[in-house]
Amino acid sequence: MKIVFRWFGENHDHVSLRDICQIPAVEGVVCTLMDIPAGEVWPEDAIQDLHKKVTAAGLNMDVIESVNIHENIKLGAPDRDQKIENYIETMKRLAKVGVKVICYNFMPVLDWARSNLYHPLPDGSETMLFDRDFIMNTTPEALAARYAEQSNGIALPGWEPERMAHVKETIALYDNVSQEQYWKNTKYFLDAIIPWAEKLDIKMAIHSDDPPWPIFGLPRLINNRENVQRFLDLNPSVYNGLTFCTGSFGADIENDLPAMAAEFSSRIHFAHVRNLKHTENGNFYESAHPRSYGSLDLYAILKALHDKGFDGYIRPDHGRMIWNEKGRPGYGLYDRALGVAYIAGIWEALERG
Ligand code: DNO
Repeated sequence: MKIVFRWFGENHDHVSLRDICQIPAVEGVVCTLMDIPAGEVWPEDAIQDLHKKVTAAGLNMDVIESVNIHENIKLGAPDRDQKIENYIETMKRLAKVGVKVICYNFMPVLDWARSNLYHPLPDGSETMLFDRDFIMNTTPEALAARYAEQSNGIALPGWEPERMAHVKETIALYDNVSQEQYWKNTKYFLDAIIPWAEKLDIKMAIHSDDPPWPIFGLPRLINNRENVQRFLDLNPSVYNGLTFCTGSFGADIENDLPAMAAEFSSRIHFAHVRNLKHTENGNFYESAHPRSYGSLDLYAILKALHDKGFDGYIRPDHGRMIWNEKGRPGYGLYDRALGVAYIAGIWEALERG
């Protein structure tokens, strides 16, 4: 198992590579090019430049999160082959600098959703909250406006203002895409890219849907055991794999995470590990890692991976804002560093028996 840490890049992150390389047990950063819109080929020089900076800091850049999928691929639009070609070209360029895993998602239109980005907890920390009634009764535009207001001008991946400007029209395009058609569009994409992933030795790791149930009437794919199995069967190559995100699968209390981690371990190439606390009405907030603070048993999940010989990548996922830190919701330095210490400590104990 290798621990990595998400980094949004010099102009997009208040956390520096120097901060990250001081966290014990972290071997690499999980990067992206924030400025490149979905569907465009990533410029070679920008990739090389990023790789140079990361390796100069003594870290690896084995994992990329995300190369985003253009909406027309998800919709199965007439120009999807062109967009897929661009995607493959980006994969080729990433392979040149030794990238081993690409995390991506296939959620229609939106990435993750929360109702509050900085919800205060009684200990004075701030965290992200999911208020089910609120999300189920709001509109994407209202939610985007709420994020813009709460996030102090920080562009949130998946909720970029350019994307939100057309969100209503984009969602309407899905009126004609049934859940079954969505599975077909997914398979079409996989069958085009997975042979390239094999050639380039890049493991593709789809992120689970967050939240793991439909919102705004949009299709859902990666939300429970049965659908994960269906997804993996669409293309049986080991290069067609998962990002096992405990926070998104764990939002549904029906999901048995240690069992899923064990069952799918050979196809899990990357894991996002964090805890959350279920409260009333299907609501939850993102909690501190240890068992007594959240509803998920991270020890049991890590043990399930460990016992199957997991040798992929793990990153701490969202953390709370603590010690007066101000930054990207979920992506402060301190609580995520505590997450690394927690994960690394559990793993060391598992290794030593
Ligand atoms: C949220 C993240 C997601 C993830 C994408 C992968 O914090 O885990 O935004 O990066 O879904 O494409």
